[in-house]
Amino acid sequence: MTVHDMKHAASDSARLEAVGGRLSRVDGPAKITGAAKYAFEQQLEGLAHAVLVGATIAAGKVTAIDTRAAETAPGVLAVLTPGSIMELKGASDWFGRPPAEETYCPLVREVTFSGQHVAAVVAETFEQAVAAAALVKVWYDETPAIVDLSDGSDGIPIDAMTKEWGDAQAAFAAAPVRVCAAYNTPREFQAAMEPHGLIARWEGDALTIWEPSQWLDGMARTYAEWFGVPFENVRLVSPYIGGGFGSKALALAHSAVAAAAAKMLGRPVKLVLNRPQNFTSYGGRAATRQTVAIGADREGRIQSIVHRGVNETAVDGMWVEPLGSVTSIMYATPNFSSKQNVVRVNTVVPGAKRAPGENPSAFGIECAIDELAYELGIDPLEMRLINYAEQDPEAKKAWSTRQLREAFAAGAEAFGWAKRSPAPRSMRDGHQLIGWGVAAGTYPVRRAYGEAMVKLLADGSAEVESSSIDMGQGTYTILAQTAAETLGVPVKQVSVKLGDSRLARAGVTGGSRLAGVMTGAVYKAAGQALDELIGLALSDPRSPFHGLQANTLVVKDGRIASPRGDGPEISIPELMGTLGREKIEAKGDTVPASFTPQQRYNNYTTIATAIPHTEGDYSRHSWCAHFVEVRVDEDFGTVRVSRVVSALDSGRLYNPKLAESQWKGGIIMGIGQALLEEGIVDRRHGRIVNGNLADYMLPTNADIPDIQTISVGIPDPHSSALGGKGVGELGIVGVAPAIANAVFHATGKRVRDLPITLEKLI
Ligand code: MCN
Ligand code: MOS
Repeated sequence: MTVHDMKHAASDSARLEAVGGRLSRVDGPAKITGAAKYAFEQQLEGLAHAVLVGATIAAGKVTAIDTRAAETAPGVLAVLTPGSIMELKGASDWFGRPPAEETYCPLVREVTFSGQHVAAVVAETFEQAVAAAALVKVWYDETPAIVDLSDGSDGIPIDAMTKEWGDAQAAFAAAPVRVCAAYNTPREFQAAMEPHGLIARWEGDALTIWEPSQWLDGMARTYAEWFGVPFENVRLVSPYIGGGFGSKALALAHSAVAAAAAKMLGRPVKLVLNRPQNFTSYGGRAATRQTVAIGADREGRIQSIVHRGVNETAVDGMWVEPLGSVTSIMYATPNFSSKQNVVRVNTVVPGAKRAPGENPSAFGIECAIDELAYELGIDPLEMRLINYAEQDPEAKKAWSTRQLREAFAAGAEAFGWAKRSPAPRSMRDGHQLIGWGVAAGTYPVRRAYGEAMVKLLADGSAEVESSSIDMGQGTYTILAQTAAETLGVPVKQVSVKLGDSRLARAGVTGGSRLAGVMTGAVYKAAGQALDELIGLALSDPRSPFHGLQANTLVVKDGRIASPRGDGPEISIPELMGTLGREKIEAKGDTVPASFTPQQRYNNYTTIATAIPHTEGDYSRHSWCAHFVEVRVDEDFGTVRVSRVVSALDSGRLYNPKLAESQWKGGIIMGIGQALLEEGIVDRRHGRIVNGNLADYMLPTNADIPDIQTISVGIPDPHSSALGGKGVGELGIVGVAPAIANAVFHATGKRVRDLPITLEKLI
């Protein structure tokens, strides 16, 4: 290597390691080699094992439980029932609202869904607990269940979801061109590879929980409230997570059972849900129904959108899947009306699954606009441009950034959209009907206040600490890049510690907010640490920079010099040694200085302090356009997605390699949603019959074509400290309608119920 080559190599690696570089995941080697320890892999002395017994009916009462055989089975330590489990206190919800009930029992006498926990067995070994759980006899008084949306009435109106401007009904009635159709999505599940569960250990009144978690601080609050111990007494540990997709943000009934069992027995207890229990112990995406009516003039300009949505929720819990979220912002319309109801059915409370709300919302509006395009004989891409919203039609505010026009252009170009033949059934390859479809997607930029600790150590290495998490999306890596760039040290010198609630506090990892929140906090904390280092270097009489008369210094590749390069140049360890410092640490946060301690606590343990995406002068969202090719077998109706080109605007990317991986993950999930995923409920007893990974269909590699993603984002200073917008949830939004639209183009059949299975096409 020549000196020139070496300089080049150094600047290449600096580019790779800086924010915006395509650095590979820093946690990759630990995961590949098995060194990464997941929650259930902790080896604890005296660990006991708990197994749950689930209700076999969907509605009714438990009239009796016979635990005698289980109690005398080998190795059994305890059989817990509603009558014998310790009493817990009610806990506040994720908004921080106080509980409705003073006490809480995670095992039920009144059953409201199949699989609900009615008893639990704790034994010396997992096998003994499984065997004994099978001996618990439960008698029920079964009552009729509402198994799904088709059983329900119109449901309960959720007035807070109503959005209206102009006179949508009248404008629709008067419009020369009208389309109106109903779109349905089934119950879906997050289906993360790593199951839910936990290990709970009490030491006095201090509780440690090893549990995969998207929200350590929020879950710690719940445990603290259940057991009436101070928040500081609860420690959550979750350094690695095998996927969450929205399902791992809350402490749930099974969590309470394990923690209570550990307390009652005075031993650490491990409880891991088996696969079917992973379909009933926490909520997947609610089934939804929508009608979308669009009225337009003959040039295709939308005059009115009337939207009605319904989602299922639980008998004893509320989940609203906001179906009007994309409908109200994607297109310019002078008249708009969206309303939403929920219908109570006998299910566990539905929950968040990647882009809750936006995902099914886009399925409705992005199919409906396609229908309007065919009605008018206008190209579906052109149709979207005709109705391009130049500002947020609902908030009536400027977009912070909206590179959606650029996304349409870049995606169309790369896909070859111009070569599309407009008529349905007009493109084929032998027996295969070929269809090309397009749809747009969006996700709001959710912002929140964050905190991070950055330490510079005497050996020149740096540590970043946060109780936030990495469930695969890349937090470890982007925070290492942010710290390395800000401090001026190589990435390999930076270690990032996440997933421990003893570290600097963090709010929920949900709504694609963590990257923006945490890069901002680390940037701030690292900046403070650097300022302190430079301040000492200039002011300490022992420092070689003392008396240099410079007002600042630069740190690059772990070496400190004056900006003009005229003074000395030394390494961070040399300087720290000279200064006699062990470390320099800075806890930086973006929390308003006016926050009281209670507000700070709420900031990390509730979502009440999240900053609205339409705060101030701007409306902030990420955007995307998906172009999809499908091949439909004319005889069998089988649909294959053969090509996807997506152009996405997530603002500035902290790490394009990881962002592309996130987008592709979302697109793959969208292909599954469009063609495969569907929770099937047995109408007799309300049981999920395909509650396992063999029968609940998910895409495999063989289902996934080459996916091309194109970044069209530009830095958005209104969305985050470093200019990025959300990535993790954006990719899935709009994929299912793009596929449905492509299937229509291929076959001339409009399938409005997901998934698009072959019987709907023949
Ligand atoms: N990123 C980037 N540039 C940006 C924003 C993000 O390069 N401007 C990249 C970073 O690698 C960052 C990642 O994208 O780590 C995700 O960032 P962000 O969109 O802020 O999302 P969060 O970090 O808040 O992650 C949560 C989000 C959600 S809400 C779900 S659901 C989801 C998702 O991420 N679940 C996932 N992606 C997942 N990926 C994996 N592997 N597993 C899950 O369970
Ligand atoms: Mo994501 S569904 O907001 O965790």
